[in-house]
Amino acid sequence: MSSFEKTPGWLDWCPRPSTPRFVLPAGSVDAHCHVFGPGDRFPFAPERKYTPCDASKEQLFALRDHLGFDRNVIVQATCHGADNRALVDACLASGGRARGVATVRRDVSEAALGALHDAGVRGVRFNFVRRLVDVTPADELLEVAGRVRELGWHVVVYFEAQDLSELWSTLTALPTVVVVDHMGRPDVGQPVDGPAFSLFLRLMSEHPNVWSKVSCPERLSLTGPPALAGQRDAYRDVVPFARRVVERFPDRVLWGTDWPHPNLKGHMPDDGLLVDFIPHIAPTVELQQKLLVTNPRRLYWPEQQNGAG
Ligand code: 0GY
Repeated sequence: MSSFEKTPGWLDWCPRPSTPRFVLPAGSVDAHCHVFGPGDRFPFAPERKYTPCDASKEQLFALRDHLGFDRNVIVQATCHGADNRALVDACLASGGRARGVATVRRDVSEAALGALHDAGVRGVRFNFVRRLVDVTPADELLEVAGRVRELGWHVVVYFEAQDLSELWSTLTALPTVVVVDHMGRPDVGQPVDGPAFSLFLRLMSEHPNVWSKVSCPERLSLTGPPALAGQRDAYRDVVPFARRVVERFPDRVLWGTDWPHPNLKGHMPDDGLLVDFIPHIAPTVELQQKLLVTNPRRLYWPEQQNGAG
């Protein structure tokens, strides 16, 4: 336990996840997960909006092995601000089995970007969720995106559905691949064919550089049963949304656990049961292979594309 005091009501990650019934294809990538601290070694950032429990690289790698993943993409969480040391430490310790998505500010040096690249970072994350970060001006984001493009990196964006129209011009000006976290957080109480989700689908159909993570049903679900107590048919209300994205854009989707699940309020899912959500949204072997293996490897390990390992 670190000496940081967790945000009141914080839910810790599930200590003993079950073994999924769905057997992941060989080489699967958990393309959205985080490390938190440990706080005593990698202190949380002063500007953070929440203080989590610790979630170390060793614990992440144990989960990877337990669930049957081969690799991780570790995404910088806002509680670490632009201090990427915990992320870099985890990537370096992974033996090439983890890539990173970092947070950088406009004043980042070329040398610092180069060091991140050498550690395995392949993207930057722009977070637009107001409860998590203070606003960064669009011109700073575009400047950073232009610089990381030179390294072959992409941009991961996190926003909520109600902000999409306002962000449209910034998102569509980004000169890289753009990966949207959690389908842009749709309101799954609205129809899948309704105006809000149609706008998100339009973003993807009009902009072939836009990808989506079809992750986080546990954050989006309003009524579906949770992945708890043996519930293998969880988060049913999210299925039509995620399945629509997977079936329309099979070559531009990624999936991740979101372990250790920051800021969940109602319940903490059993990660084993969360994996059992995958075949509901990617119902064929071909779609599963693209979602879990081909797509994340193309984006994060492109040098291994031609059978080089
Ligand atoms: C997520 C979701 C959340 C938090 C963060 O960086 C973060 O702090 O991403 C959230 O609270 O919705 O994707 O992990």
